Amino acid sequence: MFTDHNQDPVMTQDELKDAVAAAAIDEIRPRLDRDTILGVGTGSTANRFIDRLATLRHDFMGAVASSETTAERLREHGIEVFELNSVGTVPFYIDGADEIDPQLHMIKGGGAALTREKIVAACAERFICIADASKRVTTLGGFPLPVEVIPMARSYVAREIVKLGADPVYREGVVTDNGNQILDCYEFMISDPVAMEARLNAIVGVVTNGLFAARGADVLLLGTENGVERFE
Ligand code: ABF
Repeated sequence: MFTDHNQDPVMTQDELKDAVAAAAIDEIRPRLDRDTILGVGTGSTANRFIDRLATLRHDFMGAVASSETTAERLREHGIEVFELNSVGTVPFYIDGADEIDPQLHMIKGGGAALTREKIVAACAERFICIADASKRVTTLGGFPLPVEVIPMARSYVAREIVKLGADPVYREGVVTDNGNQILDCYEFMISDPVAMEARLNAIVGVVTNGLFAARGADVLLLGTENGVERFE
């Protein structure tokens, strides 16, 4: 926290992330029991949630992770990590976002974990998005939309995405947990996220795109200067 010209203290982005991580714990705590397995996301906001979750590790069974990085962090905290195939559904999936709109549609995948994130989200009864205020937008697309592609299809998919009006850029040096590559799509103002998600999925060679619209968030906990605001 820092003070701006003797005005009220201004919360840093990290403090806002901490605040929403704490709010997510409050949101799920009443539903935890010894049989509960949670879905846990990836990124710096999700990491703060994981660190807080550690203090409750004896109150629930374990977690399904949306990335190898998250699985490792969970295990370091003594939280058991389960394979999704052995779990079925999870009551909650808690994760951050790169952008989120008023309908709770999101762009995700800045950390390249979008495919596993989308799979775990699909198996969740409730998706709780935790984000600082900078992530809230009116229209998705200011953040370059990540698209995970089968490596041999990368150039083909990029040409098809150009036809949709975006500017895809190969994220060099990044290999996803699934052995694939990422195209980041710039200049993509997305007026109909549900339709665009389906359209991108229909391109041969696309594994997943970072639009989480068909299955958006159920709850947004947004860290703002006025405290954590809850949207549903
Ligand atoms: C994950 O983490 C991703 O889908 C998204 O790209 C990112 C958000 O990162 P952070 O919480 O670090 O801002 O949720």
